[in-house]
Amino acid sequence: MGKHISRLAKRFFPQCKIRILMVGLDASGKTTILYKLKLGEIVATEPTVGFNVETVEYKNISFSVWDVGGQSQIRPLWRHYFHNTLGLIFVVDSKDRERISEARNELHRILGDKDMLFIPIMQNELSRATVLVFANKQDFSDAMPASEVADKLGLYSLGQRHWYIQSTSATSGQGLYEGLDWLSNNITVKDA
Ligand SMILES: Nc1nc2c(ncn2[C@@H]2O[C@H](COP(=O)(O)OP(=O)(O)OP(=O)(O)O)[C@@H](O)[C@H]2O)c(=O)[nH]1
Ligand SMILES: [Mg+2]
Repeated sequence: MGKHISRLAKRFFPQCKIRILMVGLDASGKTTILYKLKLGEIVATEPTVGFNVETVEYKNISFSVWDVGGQSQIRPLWRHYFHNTLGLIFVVDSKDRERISEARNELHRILGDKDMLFIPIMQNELSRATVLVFANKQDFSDAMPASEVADKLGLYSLGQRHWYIQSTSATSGQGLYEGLDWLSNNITVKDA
Protein backbone atom coordinates (compact mmCIF):
# COMPACT_ATOMS: atom_id res chain seq x y z
CA MET A 1 0.00 0.00 0.00
CA GLY A 2 1.26 3.49 -0.71
CA LYS A 3 0.45 7.00 0.36
CA HIS A 4 0.27 10.07 -1.77
CA ILE A 5 3.31 12.21 -1.25
CA SER A 6 1.35 15.43 -0.84
CA ARG A 7 -0.66 14.01 2.05
CA LEU A 8 2.48 12.67 3.67
CA ALA A 9 4.27 15.95 3.14
CA LYS A 10 1.50 17.92 4.79
CA ARG A 11 1.12 15.56 7.73
CA PHE A 12 4.60 14.40 8.58
CA PHE A 13 7.38 16.36 6.95
CA PRO A 14 8.04 20.08 7.22
CA GLN A 15 10.06 19.82 4.03
CA CYS A 16 9.56 16.74 1.85
CA LYS A 17 12.06 16.07 -0.96
CA ILE A 18 11.24 13.97 -3.97
CA ARG A 19 13.48 13.04 -6.86
CA ILE A 20 12.20 13.73 -10.37
CA LEU A 21 14.00 12.59 -13.51
CA MET A 22 13.30 14.64 -16.65
CA VAL A 23 14.23 13.07 -19.99
CA GLY A 24 13.08 13.29 -23.60
CA LEU A 25 14.59 13.77 -27.04
CA ASP A 26 17.13 16.52 -27.59
CA ALA A 27 15.65 19.99 -28.08
CA SER A 28 12.30 18.99 -26.56
CA GLY A 29 12.69 21.77 -23.97
CA LYS A 30 13.88 20.07 -20.76
CA THR A 31 16.51 22.61 -19.74
CA THR A 32 14.21 25.49 -20.63
CA ILE A 33 11.53 23.94 -18.39
CA LEU A 34 13.99 23.38 -15.53
CA TYR A 35 15.13 27.00 -15.43
CA LYS A 36 11.66 28.42 -16.01
CA LEU A 37 10.60 26.52 -12.89
CA LYS A 38 13.71 27.42 -10.93
CA LEU A 39 14.21 31.05 -11.95
CA GLY A 40 10.93 32.03 -13.59
CA GLU A 41 12.96 33.04 -16.63
CA ILE A 42 13.83 31.79 -20.08
CA VAL A 43 17.53 31.04 -20.23
CA ALA A 44 19.57 30.65 -23.40
CA THR A 45 20.29 26.93 -23.58
CA GLU A 46 22.94 24.79 -25.26
CA PRO A 47 22.34 21.08 -25.87
CA THR A 48 22.95 19.45 -22.49
CA VAL A 49 25.95 17.08 -22.56
CA GLY A 50 25.62 15.71 -18.99
CA PHE A 51 22.87 16.83 -16.70
CA ASN A 52 21.54 19.80 -14.77
CA VAL A 53 19.97 19.42 -11.37
CA GLU A 54 18.00 22.02 -9.45
CA THR A 55 15.76 22.04 -6.44
CA VAL A 56 12.33 23.47 -7.13
CA GLU A 57 10.23 24.35 -4.10
CA TYR A 58 6.49 24.11 -4.59
CA LYS A 59 3.66 23.67 -2.08
CA ASN A 60 5.93 22.58 0.76
CA ILE A 61 7.51 19.96 -1.47
CA SER A 62 11.09 20.15 -2.56
CA PHE A 63 11.39 18.65 -6.04
CA SER A 64 14.91 17.63 -6.89
CA VAL A 65 14.69 17.81 -10.69
CA TRP A 66 17.34 16.04 -12.77
CA ASP A 67 17.45 17.20 -16.40
CA VAL A 68 19.53 14.80 -18.49
CA GLY A 69 20.72 15.55 -22.04
CA GLY A 70 18.67 13.90 -24.79
CA GLN A 71 21.00 13.65 -27.79
CA SER A 72 20.87 10.13 -29.23
CA GLN A 73 24.45 9.21 -28.38
CA ILE A 74 24.00 10.03 -24.69
CA ARG A 75 20.52 8.51 -24.19
CA PRO A 76 22.08 5.23 -22.96
CA LEU A 77 23.26 7.24 -19.94
CA TRP A 78 19.68 7.99 -18.83
CA ARG A 79 19.45 4.71 -16.94
CA HIS A 80 22.25 5.76 -14.61
CA TYR A 81 19.84 8.35 -13.20
CA PHE A 82 16.90 5.99 -12.57
CA HIS A 83 17.78 5.13 -8.98
CA ASN A 84 15.33 6.50 -6.38
CA THR A 85 13.24 8.23 -9.04
CA LEU A 86 9.65 8.65 -7.85
CA GLY A 87 8.46 10.74 -10.78
CA LEU A 88 9.51 10.64 -14.42
CA ILE A 89 8.83 13.69 -16.56
CA PHE A 90 9.05 12.82 -20.25
CA VAL A 91 9.22 15.95 -22.39
CA VAL A 92 8.00 15.95 -25.99
CA ASP A 93 8.35 18.63 -28.67
CA SER A 94 4.72 18.65 -29.82
CA LYS A 95 5.54 20.23 -33.16
CA ASP A 96 8.16 17.58 -34.04
CA ARG A 97 5.95 15.15 -35.95
CA GLU A 98 8.94 13.54 -37.63
CA ARG A 99 10.43 12.32 -34.38
CA ILE A 100 7.33 11.45 -32.36
CA SER A 101 7.85 7.73 -33.09
CA GLU A 102 11.46 8.05 -31.92
CA ALA A 103 10.17 9.66 -28.72
CA ARG A 104 7.69 6.79 -28.33
CA ASN A 105 10.45 4.20 -28.70
CA GLU A 106 12.64 5.92 -26.12
CA LEU A 107 9.80 6.20 -23.61
CA HIS A 108 8.81 2.55 -23.96
CA ARG A 109 12.45 1.48 -23.88
CA ILE A 110 13.16 3.13 -20.55
CA LEU A 111 9.89 2.02 -18.97
CA GLY A 112 10.49 -1.54 -20.13
CA ASP A 113 14.25 -1.11 -19.86
CA LYS A 114 15.02 -3.97 -22.19
CA ASP A 115 18.68 -3.94 -21.16
CA MET A 116 17.59 -5.23 -17.79
CA LEU A 117 15.69 -8.22 -19.18
CA PHE A 118 18.92 -10.18 -19.26
CA ILE A 119 19.44 -9.61 -15.54
CA PRO A 120 16.07 -10.74 -14.14
CA ILE A 121 17.20 -10.41 -10.53
CA MET A 122 17.51 -6.65 -10.99
CA GLN A 123 14.22 -4.80 -11.06
CA ASN A 124 13.75 -1.89 -13.43
CA GLU A 125 14.35 1.04 -11.12
CA LEU A 126 11.60 3.01 -12.85
CA SER A 127 9.04 0.29 -12.21
CA ARG A 128 7.34 2.31 -9.48
CA ALA A 129 7.82 5.74 -11.03
CA THR A 130 4.78 7.84 -11.80
CA VAL A 131 4.94 9.17 -15.37
CA LEU A 132 4.11 12.74 -16.36
CA VAL A 133 4.40 13.64 -20.04
CA PHE A 134 4.84 17.27 -20.96
CA ALA A 135 3.42 17.89 -24.45
CA ASN A 136 5.66 20.93 -24.78
CA LYS A 137 5.89 23.83 -27.26
CA GLN A 138 2.12 24.31 -27.35
CA ASP A 139 2.71 27.98 -28.21
CA PHE A 140 3.32 26.85 -31.81
CA SER A 141 0.10 26.94 -33.79
CA ASP A 142 0.99 23.70 -35.58
CA ALA A 143 1.78 21.79 -32.37
CA MET A 144 0.04 18.45 -31.95
CA PRO A 145 -2.57 18.64 -29.20
CA ALA A 146 -1.86 16.61 -26.07
CA SER A 147 -4.46 13.99 -27.07
CA GLU A 148 -2.57 13.33 -30.32
CA VAL A 149 0.78 13.21 -28.50
CA ALA A 150 -0.69 10.70 -26.00
CA ASP A 151 -1.93 8.54 -28.84
CA LYS A 152 1.31 8.65 -30.82
CA LEU A 153 3.42 7.96 -27.74
CA GLY A 154 1.36 4.84 -27.06
CA LEU A 155 0.47 5.95 -23.55
CA TYR A 156 -2.76 3.94 -23.64
CA SER A 157 -0.73 0.75 -23.97
CA LEU A 158 1.23 1.36 -20.77
CA GLY A 159 -1.13 -0.90 -18.83
CA GLN A 160 -0.98 -0.48 -15.05
CA ARG A 161 1.44 2.44 -15.19
CA HIS A 162 0.13 5.61 -13.56
CA TRP A 163 0.54 8.38 -16.14
CA TYR A 164 -0.77 11.80 -17.12
CA ILE A 165 -0.17 14.15 -20.02
CA GLN A 166 -0.01 17.93 -19.59
CA SER A 167 0.10 20.55 -22.36
CA THR A 168 2.95 22.97 -21.70
CA SER A 169 4.84 25.88 -23.12
CA ALA A 170 8.19 26.27 -21.42
CA THR A 171 8.56 29.77 -22.80
CA SER A 172 5.31 31.08 -21.33
CA GLY A 173 5.32 28.70 -18.37
CA GLN A 174 1.84 27.44 -19.27
CA GLY A 175 1.07 24.07 -17.71
CA LEU A 176 4.34 23.59 -15.80
CA TYR A 177 2.91 24.05 -12.30
CA GLU A 178 -0.21 22.09 -13.19
CA GLY A 179 2.20 19.25 -13.93
CA LEU A 180 3.90 19.61 -10.55
CA ASP A 181 0.46 19.67 -8.91
CA TRP A 182 -0.43 16.40 -10.58
CA LEU A 183 2.88 14.85 -9.52
CA SER A 184 2.49 15.97 -5.92
CA ASN A 185 -0.98 14.44 -5.80
CA ASN A 186 -0.10 11.22 -7.54
CA ILE A 187 3.37 10.16 -6.52
CA THR A 188 3.14 7.42 -3.96
CA VAL A 189 5.70 6.30 -1.45
CA LYS A 190 5.74 2.91 0.21
CA ASP A 191 4.47 2.68 3.76
CA ALA A 192 7.23 2.26 6.28
N1 LIG B 1 8.61 28.31 -28.59
C1 LIG B 1 9.08 27.45 -27.69
N2 LIG B 1 10.37 27.13 -27.68
C2 LIG B 1 10.81 26.26 -26.74
C3 LIG B 1 9.93 25.71 -25.77
N3 LIG B 1 10.67 24.89 -24.97
C4 LIG B 1 11.92 24.94 -25.41
N4 LIG B 1 12.03 25.78 -26.48
C5 LIG B 1 13.22 26.05 -27.27
O1 LIG B 1 13.70 24.82 -27.79
C6 LIG B 1 15.12 24.83 -27.86
C7 LIG B 1 15.69 23.62 -27.13
O2 LIG B 1 15.38 23.73 -25.75
P1 LIG B 1 16.26 23.02 -24.61
O3 LIG B 1 15.61 23.34 -23.33
O4 LIG B 1 17.69 23.36 -24.75
O5 LIG B 1 16.06 21.49 -25.00
P2 LIG B 1 16.59 20.21 -24.21
O6 LIG B 1 15.45 19.25 -24.17
O7 LIG B 1 17.19 20.59 -22.91
O8 LIG B 1 17.70 19.63 -25.20
P3 LIG B 1 18.97 18.69 -24.85
O9 LIG B 1 19.72 19.33 -23.73
O10 LIG B 1 19.77 18.60 -26.12
O11 LIG B 1 18.43 17.34 -24.47
C8 LIG B 1 15.57 26.17 -27.26
O12 LIG B 1 15.80 27.07 -28.32
C9 LIG B 1 14.37 26.61 -26.43
O13 LIG B 1 14.26 28.02 -26.31
C10 LIG B 1 8.55 26.06 -25.81
O14 LIG B 1 7.69 25.60 -25.05
N5 LIG B 1 8.18 26.94 -26.80
MG1 LIG C 1 19.10 20.43 -22.15
